[in-house]
Amino acid sequence: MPLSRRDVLRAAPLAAVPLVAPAARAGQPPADEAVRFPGLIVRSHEPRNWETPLTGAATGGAADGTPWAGRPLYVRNHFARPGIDLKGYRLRVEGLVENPLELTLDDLRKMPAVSRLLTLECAGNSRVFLTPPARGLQWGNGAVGFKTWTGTPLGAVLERAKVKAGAAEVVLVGADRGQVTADPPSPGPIHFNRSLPLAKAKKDETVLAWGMEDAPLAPDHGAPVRAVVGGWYGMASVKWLTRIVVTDKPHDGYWQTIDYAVWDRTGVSPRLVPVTTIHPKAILTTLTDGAEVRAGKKVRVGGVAWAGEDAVGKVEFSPDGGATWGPTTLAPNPEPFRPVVWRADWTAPAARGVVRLAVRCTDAKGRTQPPERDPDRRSYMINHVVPVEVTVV
Ligand SMILES: Nc1nc2c(c(=O)[nH]1)N[C@H]1C(S)=C(S)[C@@H](COP(=O)(O)O)O[C@H]1N2
Ligand SMILES: [Mo]
Repeated sequence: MPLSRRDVLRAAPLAAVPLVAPAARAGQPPADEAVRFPGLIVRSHEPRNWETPLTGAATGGAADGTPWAGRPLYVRNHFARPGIDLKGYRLRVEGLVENPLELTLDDLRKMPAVSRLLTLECAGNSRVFLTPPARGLQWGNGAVGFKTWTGTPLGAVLERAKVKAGAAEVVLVGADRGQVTADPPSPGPIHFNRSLPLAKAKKDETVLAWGMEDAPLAPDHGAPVRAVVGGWYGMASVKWLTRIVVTDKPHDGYWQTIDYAVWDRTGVSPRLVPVTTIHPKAILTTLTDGAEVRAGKKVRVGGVAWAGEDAVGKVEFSPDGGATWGPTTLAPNPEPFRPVVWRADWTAPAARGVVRLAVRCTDAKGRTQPPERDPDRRSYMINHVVPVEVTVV
């Protein structure tokens, strides 16, 4: 997709912003980060896993309609955040390339930059709604965010490195490293890494980001440089990127064969395949489970919806747990990779009791959120409809 006018305009003012915080420049750990991420919900303390709280987040938006403007983005770290000394930082591009590269942050920043608003959703977002409970961090609906990322297109870097004929995939390797103790454990300490098909790596929406929301990338979001893979679940957006390896075979590392893999039944027998694109999802954020609403009251309900590589097609609202569905209004106009805010008017029933409010998103290709959970997805890609229960008083 070509860059929209808004994307290109946004890139301009950033050039003047110093993209390396003074403390980071001196190789120091950043100043108090609790201050940088106010209000996030701690899901695990170390490694750091912090969720964005959604209460009251429904409609707060930037002038252009971007939801949750100013809300800190969730943090999902598998290992301790690596300390990266900027002076020594190099991004190596190697493997099936004619010109192996070793790029500094400055080298990257001298290349033409883009700024893009992209949905980033963890593949385990909404896991707390799985029954029976599934392994992994128990995220609510807040392991998702909508930020404007500034950086260098991965495709431009690959062009400079001159990818050789026969290349199939691009493996992105992070600086962080550790032993995975889950079952099955990793074979000793391993780096976090993930691959993309060459075609996705070259797409406009795949960015090597060094800025977020007109500021330098925060250390917990992958500074100095991270990948942001628009339309794919978050595990593809490798942080603290230090190596890019072009290969001629599909990469079959831990993070896409054991972790972040789901059952596929299209072949002779079920096999695990890597999690890739974000599936459509709408969430209700103006009312939460247990909220009380006065009988007969008119209520404006709303929330956010997104649909990965595709635009949101429509969002429907159900006042009866999914038995009947009605339309909602969307703003701004849906575009691929971007979220929309949906709204609907609902009148609480005259009778007291519990009602189940549901919402579902259909993407521009007609794919809808399923009513039931598909167990083949293991503990990932959670987008079945989960009603919110409110009490009419
Ligand atoms: N190097 C590295 N990259 C990583 C991870 C990680 O643990 N290490 N976590 C991934 C996952 S699972 C997600 S959902 C996103 C989260 O990005 P954020 O922490 O900036 O929100 O980063 C991805 N990139
Ligand atoms: Mo994730």
